[in-house]
Amino acid sequence: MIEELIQSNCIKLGSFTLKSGDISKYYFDMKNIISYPNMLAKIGDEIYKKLQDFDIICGIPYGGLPIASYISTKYNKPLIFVRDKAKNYGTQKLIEGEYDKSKKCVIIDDVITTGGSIQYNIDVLKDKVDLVEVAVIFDRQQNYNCSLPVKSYLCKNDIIKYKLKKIMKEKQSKLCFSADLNDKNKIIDILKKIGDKIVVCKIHYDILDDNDGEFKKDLINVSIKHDFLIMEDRKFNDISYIVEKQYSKFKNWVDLVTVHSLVSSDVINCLSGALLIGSMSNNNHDFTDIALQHAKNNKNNVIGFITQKRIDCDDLICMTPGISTKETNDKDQKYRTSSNVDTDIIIVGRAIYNSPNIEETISKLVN
Ligand code: 5BU
Repeated sequence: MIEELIQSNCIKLGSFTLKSGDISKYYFDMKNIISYPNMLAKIGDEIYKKLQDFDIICGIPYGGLPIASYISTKYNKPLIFVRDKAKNYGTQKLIEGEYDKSKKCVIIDDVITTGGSIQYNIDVLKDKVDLVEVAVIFDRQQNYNCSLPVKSYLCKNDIIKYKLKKIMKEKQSKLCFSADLNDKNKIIDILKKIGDKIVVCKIHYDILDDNDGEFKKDLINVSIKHDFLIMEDRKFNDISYIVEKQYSKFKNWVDLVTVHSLVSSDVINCLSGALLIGSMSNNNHDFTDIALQHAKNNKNNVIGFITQKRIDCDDLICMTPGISTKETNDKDQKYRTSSNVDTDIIIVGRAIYNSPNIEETISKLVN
């Protein structure tokens, strides 16, 4: 279904300027689903299966109405909807359709972002019907506020997981390039050369000076052209109130982000495409057990682990840093060669960007 949603332009990848002025790598336009009735029906059936028992269904105009109408007619559940403003003529109704306080009601929308329009519907309906829950086709995972539980058919984390696996398969590559250079132009030049061979480019955005945001734009563009994901190795490690603010700088354009395991579940819960630190290449600390626990408790937020050894957990991906062409140490960095690693992706920085022959080094690393 994710591939179909991409093909039908409901999910777009590119460089999109948002209302806030920020740049987004993804644009979710679920309203386009009305042009694909078979897909709308499939998703409608899946959403219906997820719902608790209810009597009436409320579709939020415009995006939620087509899918709510489908569920309404197929499963014989009467439809209602709430107007933006009450009509100032005729019946002056704010709510269309029939309802009363005894009716168990679910609310349906296409996408949840801030939760604002859903909360407006909840506030209008809360004394008029028996509200049960909310369901949406797509959760953008932007830390919404909503006073009812929200179920989603898909979330951003699902798209990222799908994209990463697809790129790994298509490129037959397990290479993540760690672009820890101060020279932004050099990073983009290297990516133009090796972009087709890598699945992820990992950065530490805080070591770069990108006040004008030009590097961010260039990185997004090169990542679309050469089809790789962008990872911010931020290793979040604070309370969720702060991590939410820190993450807001990245959430629209970074696909993957690292997070320490010694945080609370609330922290993991505000991320998408999260990679939990299981073990580090520089010392003996091992957070594998707690990382595993977080992964199990936050399936909609986590993509996998950064770890020195494979961690088996459903379909999650394991990535390993501390890789070079020779087994050696550089201060606290302990290098192994890729042949000694049993995980899905190797993360390589200096061995690539300091190499006099990058292509040759890459073929040594991956063969
Ligand atoms: P290197 O140049 O290949 O040594 O770079 C390794 C990168 O991986 C660098 O960006 C580190 O911050 C990152 N890293 C690591 O080296 N070891 C770890 O355990 C973790 C991340 Br987690």
